[in-house]
Amino acid sequence: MTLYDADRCPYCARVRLVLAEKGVPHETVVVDLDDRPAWIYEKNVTGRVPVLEEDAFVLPESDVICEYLEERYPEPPLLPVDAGERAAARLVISRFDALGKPYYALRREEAGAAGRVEHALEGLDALLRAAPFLTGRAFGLADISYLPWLLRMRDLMGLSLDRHAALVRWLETCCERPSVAAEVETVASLAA
Ligand SMILES: N[C@@H](CCC(=O)N[C@@H](CS)C(=O)NCC(=O)O)C(=O)O
Repeated sequence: MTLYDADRCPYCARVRLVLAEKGVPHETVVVDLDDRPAWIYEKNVTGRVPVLEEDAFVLPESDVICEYLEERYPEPPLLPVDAGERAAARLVISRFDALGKPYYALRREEAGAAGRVEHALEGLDALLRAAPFLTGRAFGLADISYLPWLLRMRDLMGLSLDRHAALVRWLETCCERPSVAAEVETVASLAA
């Protein structure tokens, strides 16, 4: 199994986290996002990473890859057993743009973006006041869907999350996991 990857890409980080959580052996091919090779378009029409490849099977799109890995390597599970709880976790994942859009607007320094990011963070904080993880009772795919952006906000963009106590607690708990600790190091290397 090969992951076409880029350290700075938070979508790739989702896949790195799932592969690490499940201990899936794989190779990594680093793609230079500033000078993308033409062959990446043969693997993904959008030319984007991440892409997962296994022999003739080629899969782009981080959310699809993560679900694929969950089905292909069910242990340890990253979605709840209960169908309702699984659906609730998928709903959180499907609403990622509520954070993603303002995050990229803030990166582009668009007017009003900081307030929209705050609003999205408040929404996540509310979820984390009701349950310990975005996936529900245990860490899983919904947490992984958001973590790469939260780490980059905290460690690269210098954004204070302190107004959101449940979110800060969740982030600290997640950072105790070896998979997330490794991503924290990757993010730190981007700042260097
Ligand atoms: N929807 C895609 C988004 C992937 C994406 O935007 N990747 C970025 C890097 S973070 C990329 O490859 N950008 C290259 C470009 O579009 O120029 C996913 O979830 O995998």
